[in-house]
Amino acid sequence: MKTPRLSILVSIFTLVLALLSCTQKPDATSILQSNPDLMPKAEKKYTDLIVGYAQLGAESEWRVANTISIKETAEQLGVELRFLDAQQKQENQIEAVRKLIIQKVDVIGISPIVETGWDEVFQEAKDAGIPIILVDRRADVPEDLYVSYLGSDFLEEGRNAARVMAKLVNGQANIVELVGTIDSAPANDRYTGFREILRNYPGMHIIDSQSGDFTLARGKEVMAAFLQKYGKKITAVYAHNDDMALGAIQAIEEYGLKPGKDIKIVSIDAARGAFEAMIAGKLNATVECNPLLGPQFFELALDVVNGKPVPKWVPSIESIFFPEDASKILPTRKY
Ligand code: GYE
Repeated sequence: MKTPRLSILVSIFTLVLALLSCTQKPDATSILQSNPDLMPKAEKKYTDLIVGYAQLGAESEWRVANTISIKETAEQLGVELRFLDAQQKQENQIEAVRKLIIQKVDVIGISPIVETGWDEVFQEAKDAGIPIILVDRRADVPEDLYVSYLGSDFLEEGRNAARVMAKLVNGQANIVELVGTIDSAPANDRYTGFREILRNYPGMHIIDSQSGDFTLARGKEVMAAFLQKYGKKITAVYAHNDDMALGAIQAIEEYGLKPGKDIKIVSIDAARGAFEAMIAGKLNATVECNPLLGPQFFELALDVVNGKPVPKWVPSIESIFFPEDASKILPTRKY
């Protein structure tokens, strides 16, 4: 008799358990398993990222160093990088962004060649859910069309160039200006920042200002034309980048004057070529603009993809260099 009773008890127990499991509410894990969209996403790592980069071209020593920094950092971190070079044309750069949208990259980095004309393509990226990070150059677009700007304070660079120039020339000069790419953020701000400070120096005059498009060749051509027009009246050159200053140095020498002595020269970037020119006594100062933005860019990209809050502007830290320190510093320069 004992055995059947035990078996009845066991059956009742099993039945109760079965009933219980039917009425039990589903737990969180089973809900999430049946709805993968609700599963908390695992944080992405660098090796999970596909990053698009729309570079503007290769016009200067600065730009070459900038590109190397982006490519090398991607390789070191194991990020899959889709790098496109617009070869100095805005239409190519817009096309590049569109290609990266079609490829469904996780995030797009871009150094906009000029400030304006980006609203439409940035909106397309936004509609596709792909965040835009501006690297090196700003774009004149509503703030919701990009997540962050990583780069320099170009206005301050322009102000610093003027402060340095004022000291060099004791507040008295006839300056010619070699402007960067027309409508680019660095050209616009370096132009404005320089003039802001010059207002305090009535003896300093900008007698002419033309674009040399940030290249050595154009800088040389424009400087040669200035010399033809104004000759020895020119006592100073303000170049928006080192490459144009190096071009101006060649033009001044070909004209028969001594760059750095007869004509004082201040430029921006602090690339190796500028240090060599300072050591040779042909350039009087260079204001630093840091192109090595790779590490900060990918850090930002990862944070953005993981939905972390990022600052709207991540400024780079920069300095000013003079001939007296040039030989000591040159070996430490990475660009
Ligand atoms: O100064 C110049 C380059 O956008 C900061 O572009 C950059 C500028 C840099 O061509 O050399």
